[in-house]
Amino acid sequence: GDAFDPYAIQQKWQARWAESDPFRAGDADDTRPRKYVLGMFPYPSGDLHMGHAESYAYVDVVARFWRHRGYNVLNPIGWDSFGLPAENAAIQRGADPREWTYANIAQHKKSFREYGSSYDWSRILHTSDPDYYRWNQWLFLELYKRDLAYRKDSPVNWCPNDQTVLANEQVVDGHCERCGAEVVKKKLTQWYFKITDYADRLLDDLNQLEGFWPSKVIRMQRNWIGRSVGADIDFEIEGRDEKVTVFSTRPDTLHGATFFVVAPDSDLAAELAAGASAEVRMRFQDYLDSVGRQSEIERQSTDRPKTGVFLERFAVNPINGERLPIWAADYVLADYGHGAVMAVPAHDQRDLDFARAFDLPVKVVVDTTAPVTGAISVIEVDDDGVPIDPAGEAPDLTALDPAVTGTALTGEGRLINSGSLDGLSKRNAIARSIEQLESLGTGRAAKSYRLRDWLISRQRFWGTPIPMIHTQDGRIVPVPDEQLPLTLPDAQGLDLAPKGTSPLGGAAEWMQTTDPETGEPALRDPDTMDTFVDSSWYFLRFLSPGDETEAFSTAQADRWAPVDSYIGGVEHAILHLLYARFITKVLFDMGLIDFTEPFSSLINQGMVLLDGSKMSKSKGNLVEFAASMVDPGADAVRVAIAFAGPVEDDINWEDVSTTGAQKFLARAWRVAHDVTSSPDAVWAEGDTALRRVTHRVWADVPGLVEQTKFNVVVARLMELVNATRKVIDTGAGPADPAVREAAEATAMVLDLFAPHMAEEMWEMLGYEPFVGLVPWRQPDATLLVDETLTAVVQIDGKVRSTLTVPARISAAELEALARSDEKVLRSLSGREIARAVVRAPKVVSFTTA
Ligand code: ANZ
Repeated sequence: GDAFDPYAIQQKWQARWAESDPFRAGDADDTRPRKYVLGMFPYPSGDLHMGHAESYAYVDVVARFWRHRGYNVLNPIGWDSFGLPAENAAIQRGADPREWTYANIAQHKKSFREYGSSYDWSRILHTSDPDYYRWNQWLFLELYKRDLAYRKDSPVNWCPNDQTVLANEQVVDGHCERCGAEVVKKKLTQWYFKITDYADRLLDDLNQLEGFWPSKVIRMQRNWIGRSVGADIDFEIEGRDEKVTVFSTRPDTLHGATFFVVAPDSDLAAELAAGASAEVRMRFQDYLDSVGRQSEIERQSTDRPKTGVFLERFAVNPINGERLPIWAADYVLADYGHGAVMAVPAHDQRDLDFARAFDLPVKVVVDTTAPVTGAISVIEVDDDGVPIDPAGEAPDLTALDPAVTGTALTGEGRLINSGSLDGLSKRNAIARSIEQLESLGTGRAAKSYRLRDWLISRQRFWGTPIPMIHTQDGRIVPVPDEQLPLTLPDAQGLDLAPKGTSPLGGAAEWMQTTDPETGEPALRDPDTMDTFVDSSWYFLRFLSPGDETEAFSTAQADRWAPVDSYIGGVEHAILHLLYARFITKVLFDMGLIDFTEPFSSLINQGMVLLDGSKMSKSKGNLVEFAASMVDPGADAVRVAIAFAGPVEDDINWEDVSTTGAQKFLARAWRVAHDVTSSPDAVWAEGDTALRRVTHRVWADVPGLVEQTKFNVVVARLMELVNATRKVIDTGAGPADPAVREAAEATAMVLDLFAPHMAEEMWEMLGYEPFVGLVPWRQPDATLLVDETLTAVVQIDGKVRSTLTVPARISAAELEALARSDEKVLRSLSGREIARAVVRAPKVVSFTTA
């Protein structure tokens, strides 16, 4: 017809897609190269909102792009459907969490269909389905077999509102990530996954993600793991048989230790206090009580006055035999290092603050005025150019005395007052002191991590039951394999309200089981797993969904994984990504997959804001996804989002113009509508100026999409539509072959953002559906004036060659060039490339086997 009707177009193409499911991934016979594109799957807690609209619009751009580039694309969708949000919402509404969850999922599916997302709908998964969480239970038992799942009695983060434990990752500034309540500590016996065994690998492997993950995320992961390098030093304690070990990053300052501090809430503090006078015992107990009343935030804040209790006990400095008074003070944490420190007030600010508060001695052992430039010693000269003998005069440090200034000397310098370490730079002194400690047998090189083991027990109903059995005689044994899945009981009749113990404990019948060895009555574990277990491996389940014999197929993982493009919010920068990386490494160690990082590249979209603040239900400023599409239509929403700015920037929803997008789409549609030439028109006979614009689009768009400059692509399409309009109205007219060529290019590229409209235009231009599956055209070089730049090729981290390439080169083209480059082949000298990471147009990085 002659009238532009986006609603009719939308419905028409949604029906066609539903009918023929054109975006299923190709099967094993498909010979095209593969791409696995994945958006972080949603929680079904309520309707989708504009943050989802944004993220899934970008996912679809990437998936559609690779299809147009000739790839066999896997782009699945599922739901992270267990967890607190669903359970809390269900409690508030008095509904069954199961019914509530699946009703939301149905609504989400409808919205995604209306959005025109090109998913492979045959691979849907919900983590709350027994055929999914059965494999969480398998995973748990595999970790258990490998000593990577264990139970421990320890103080945990406890949300008094949700009445459940939280992982460290779920505590944000001392508050519950979900409900905002202040988190307290509580002692409980819980299941943990031993992620700390993988700390070094989780840290070191971040290097290979450099350039492919946002640097901010890499930095956050590094900080979270928080590796410190230094020494463990053993101190004798007077009146105690066993030595006590402390971790220090500055073993070079051992001569400057003037006291010793233990965490008040450590077992050691309790033991030492127990051996002291009645008065000290009482003071210690009071102190411990006051520490227990403090929140984690208070305790960690640095500007708080230092507090502590002298325990009337002494440690002995292993290097010089000096007696160090032992204090209990809350600036030392029980669960970092060994929960005890040697205090060096001259060179550590926290120790200095404490020493000044309690009048303890300060001894300088590093002269920070002494010049240090690596191994070369610098000769200082006076005003007359006469060299000053560095060994000649004792340094005058009075102006810098930390006891007076209150500022610890933490910088570079040379050791003083430290026996044989005197004169060494800080770095050399650290190395030398470790050697000394090792030869004395009283210390060794050591690392310490901020990362803690992953606490996975939750006292909630809506999660994966932990597949363990507690026997009458106190053993804890796995649920036998043939009894899996261990499914949740009916929620009916259970009290789901938070009360500190799992609601499953109230399911009397469900709790009863038998000891697999003796046949005696036994009890189930009433806790459920943290939902981050569910999402730690779901990307593998998409590869063989519904498989009843295994969690995922190794053969399919070899074909598809790791994920090539992972897209989602920066709110998952630590927790989800770290856990998925950890489980990936475990599965690698089990020999089930041949890669160690799950997500080869990561795109974090910015947030969608309203009134400049994050949209959220609690703020009441949520624009719902389904509602947003009603008026302008899905295509306009998607175009408007993509055009709003760079992917990683926040979008203020008030500044997003769906009306503008709709007008642009109408103009594009009108161009296709006006074309009068037939599909076999000879393009070369068309208007050259318009052809140049079209071919520049072909030339530039691939690079722009790979660099996630989606807004620029939309701008280029707008230019192209305007240029075409001009030729139709005031140039060669609608019959010019260049007009058809431009209209076809518009439809093909517009498919990334406005797939309904693109399909409609494609049909109007005389072609069969689906434009979503049509390979893009190659630009005609004679119509391009090309710019070039220099790309580098690295092999195992070293630059081995440089290439002069067109600025618009695609990753695939660049990789092919690099692989056939003579210098590269020479330095490989027959070694095989195990892994290639490409950042077009600038870097190719090969890793050899
Ligand atoms: C002596 C010393 C001298 C230290 C000096 C620092 C500077 P990061 O970098 O965070 O790993 N420490 C060790 N265990 C602690 C605990 N449980 N609670 C609080 N502080 C603890 O910090 C390592 C340093 O923090 C260690 O090195 C120790 O103080 C302290 F000039 O030892 B240091």
